Amino acid sequence: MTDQTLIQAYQIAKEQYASAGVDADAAMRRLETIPISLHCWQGDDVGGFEKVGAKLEGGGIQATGNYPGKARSIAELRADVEKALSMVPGKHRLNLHACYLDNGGKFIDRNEMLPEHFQSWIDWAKSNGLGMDFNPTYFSHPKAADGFTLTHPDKGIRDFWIEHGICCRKIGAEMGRQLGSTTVTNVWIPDGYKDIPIDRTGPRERLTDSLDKMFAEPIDPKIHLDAVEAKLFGIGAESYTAGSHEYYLAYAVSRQKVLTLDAGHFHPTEVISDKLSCVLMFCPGLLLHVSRPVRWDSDHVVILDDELQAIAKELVRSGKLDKVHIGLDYFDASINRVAAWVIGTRNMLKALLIAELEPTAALKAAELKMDFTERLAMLEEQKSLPWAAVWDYYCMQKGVPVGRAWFDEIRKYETNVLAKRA
Ligand code: RNT
Ligand code: ZN
Repeated sequence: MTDQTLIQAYQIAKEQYASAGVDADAAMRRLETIPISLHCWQGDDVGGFEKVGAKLEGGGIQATGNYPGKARSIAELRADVEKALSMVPGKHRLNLHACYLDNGGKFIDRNEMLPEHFQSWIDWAKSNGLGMDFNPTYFSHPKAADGFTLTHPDKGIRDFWIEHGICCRKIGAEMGRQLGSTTVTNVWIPDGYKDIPIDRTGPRERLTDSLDKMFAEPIDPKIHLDAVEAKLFGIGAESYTAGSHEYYLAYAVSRQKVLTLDAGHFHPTEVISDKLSCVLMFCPGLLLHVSRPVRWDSDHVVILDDELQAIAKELVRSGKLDKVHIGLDYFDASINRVAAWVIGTRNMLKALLIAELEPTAALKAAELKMDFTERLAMLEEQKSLPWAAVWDYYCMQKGVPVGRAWFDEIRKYETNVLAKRA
């Protein structure tokens, strides 16, 4: 399609939205202020670059598939992220795990990590105009091999992981300070029992003690925020997870921490879209791990499905986007990994655009006057308005491929770069 056609299509769409009471230009202006935090771990199947203990194990996070071309080094991963971001409109962020440190070839254990081991990432992020988010890595390590970290009955192991958490907060703060953009450091641990435990309280008491020790030192919230992420179960931890939803919701409210909601961490029919308004009311912030569970916490690539749209609408309707941090969390090793990033990130943005194009005030007014007929009628008509013409125009304006054109870029990258990685 020529630029001229795209502009014409947009002009028509704009008129249609105007007659529904929506300013499409304003919707795009709002969309451009919402960053998505791209998860580094899609690029190499959650491998990381520690070289020691690098095998993905513990906690039931599992990348499956054998698609060729996975990033084998920091340089390759950065090149892949740059490629992906060149096909995504807007300014975004990189979400890094601690096991992706740049250790210069010398093994640095988790409790010895320093900001200097991430300086090359910070420099790279700065030169690419990206903010950064961070995560301590509580898996793929000999001291996590039995599936317990911050709740471990052995105080020595707990202390090791507390130290790791403290290191990571300092690293996250340094990222936020140097990049001039708040870094959210998200704590997720795999700890749980395969079979029915006797003591459900003890691990949670130990977790509280560990977290309180980790978070003891205050950090300026302008540069750094702590987040905690719950989970329902993991492979090998089917019967009990210490850091469950109730646990972390209570912890985050009582300690005023950011709560992370991962779309895959609930019962199969339970959705997070209904939880956002509750969390935003009582927590200082909300971090999303947008994912797609298929029958279990499978971390499939995010598609433009009903739940993704429901999440985006909740975020926009809440009017609290300033307290929300949107991150992606999936890892599919069965398809082109760069394409996986592009598909998921573009879908997240499409969902947000659709939400920004909603006449929310009018819908709320109908609801408040109990006119549920009008609410339903308007919502259903809204679905057939031409949001895709607005999206294409937005991509064109931002200088990224329009429609399926990005896929040609992926094919070229696959032939010229990925296929050469033996
Ligand atoms: C695991 C959590 C966690 C991880 C990443 C890699 O179930 O979702 O967020 O996916 O830390
Ligand atoms: Zn997650």
